[in-house]
Amino acid sequence: MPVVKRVPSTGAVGEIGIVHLGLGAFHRAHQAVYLQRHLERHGGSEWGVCSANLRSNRTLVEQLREQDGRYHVAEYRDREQVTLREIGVLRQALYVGEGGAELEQLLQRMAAPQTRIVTLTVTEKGYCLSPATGRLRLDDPGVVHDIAHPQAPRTAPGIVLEALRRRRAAGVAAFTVLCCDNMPDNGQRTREAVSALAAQQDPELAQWVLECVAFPGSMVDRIVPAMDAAAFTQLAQQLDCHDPAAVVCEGFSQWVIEDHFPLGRPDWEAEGVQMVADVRPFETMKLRMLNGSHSLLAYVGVLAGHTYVADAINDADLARLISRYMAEEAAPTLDMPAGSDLAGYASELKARFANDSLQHRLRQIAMDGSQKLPQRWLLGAQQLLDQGRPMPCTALGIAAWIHYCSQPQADGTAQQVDDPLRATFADLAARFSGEALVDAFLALDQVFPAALADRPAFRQAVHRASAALARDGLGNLLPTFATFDQ
Ligand code: CS2
Repeated sequence: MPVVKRVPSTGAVGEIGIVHLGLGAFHRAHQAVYLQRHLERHGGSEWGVCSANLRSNRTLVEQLREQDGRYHVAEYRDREQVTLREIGVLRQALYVGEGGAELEQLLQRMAAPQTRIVTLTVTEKGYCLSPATGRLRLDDPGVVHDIAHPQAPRTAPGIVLEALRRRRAAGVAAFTVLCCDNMPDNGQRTREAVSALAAQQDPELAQWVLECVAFPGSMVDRIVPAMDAAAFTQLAQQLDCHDPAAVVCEGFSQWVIEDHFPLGRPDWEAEGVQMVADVRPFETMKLRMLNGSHSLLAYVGVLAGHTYVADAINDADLARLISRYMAEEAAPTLDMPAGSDLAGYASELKARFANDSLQHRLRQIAMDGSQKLPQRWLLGAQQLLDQGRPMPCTALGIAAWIHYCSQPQADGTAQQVDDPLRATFADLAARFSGEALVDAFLALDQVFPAALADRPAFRQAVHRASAALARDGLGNLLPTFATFDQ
């Protein structure tokens, strides 16, 4: 049984200064914990949070309301040491669904002068951008809806924009918009989503968004598996915690934020947040080293028959593949501030992946690959090719992803692919096979930028990996990555 340190919530939370969109497990175990520690340090806080779920998990919102916004976060450093924190900063929880009264409540809350920051964790697809180019997808049904009905928005960019429009009309200064999703240059991408949507509705509003709204970038990091029955049982048995809104996560947590908050912010640095002028090197490092390895483990690991991240990284062949990917295909593409230790970072990541107190499903990471691959693998692959370097691990990852998205599981049952392009994948799988199927995937321009998809060295590498996977099978292919020893 682990040693449990229990930290109750103390201190009074004042007005709501932050509105958050995306009340998922990650928000509850990351941003909310930093704000909770801020609250406890000061014995009170003017940074209460209103958090809204836009379309998923109404039950959680109702549960949190019953609990007056209080819930627990179990931070597992390892099997032996756990901190169980009570979180008390969540003052309001909303479920927006398809419009209705709570959308209006949310918009009013966002438009209120007390709201100084709006944060988002709505996942990559929530921004309605093309993953390959970062431009707003005007053919996205949510975007089409929001252009036609700006005052009853459905998408996250549409909700942010409508709240900003109300503030501008009322002469209230714009809140700061802080994106906390795993996208490259995530502040700029969010700015593109909101301003490009505004340009479709009202060019003057678009100009105002570009001139008057701050969209700082951020790098967020904490491994927070989705809660499932096994995780709730673990909490009950090990920690005597019976909270249906609880979250389990690792002990590690990192947040790097571009320091640009015109209406003020909590003194986050006291809680260990790195406030910097340029967040991009940190974000790129994390996306390619951590998330890139995660996706590689997910697609190759599922094919190898694993269920959880910790099992996959304990498979010696997979561990070697990940070491090689980080050292030879991710690190060489990074331009880090002096003194950064990428080899140390890589070892730390492998240790975090091996934390077997977390039941982190590979399939959770495999979700939404079409939205994740560009920033995790493809931007780096372009740089590798520019440097004349090979990319065998990335190519194997892409081959495994294509396999995962188009082929049945080993036992013949259908693969449960969870991705906005799922129907497209199924269509391609029905029409093509072998080399033609790989070509059809590489032609998906939402995922593969033309500049990469047209490069012969890239195409060859992916074709070679797919052919080897089909011919030799993963079991024979993986040991060939053993030449790298670290
Ligand atoms: C994971 C991330 O699900 C995924 O795609 O790679 O959620 C990852 O666990 C976090 O970014 C860690 O900070």
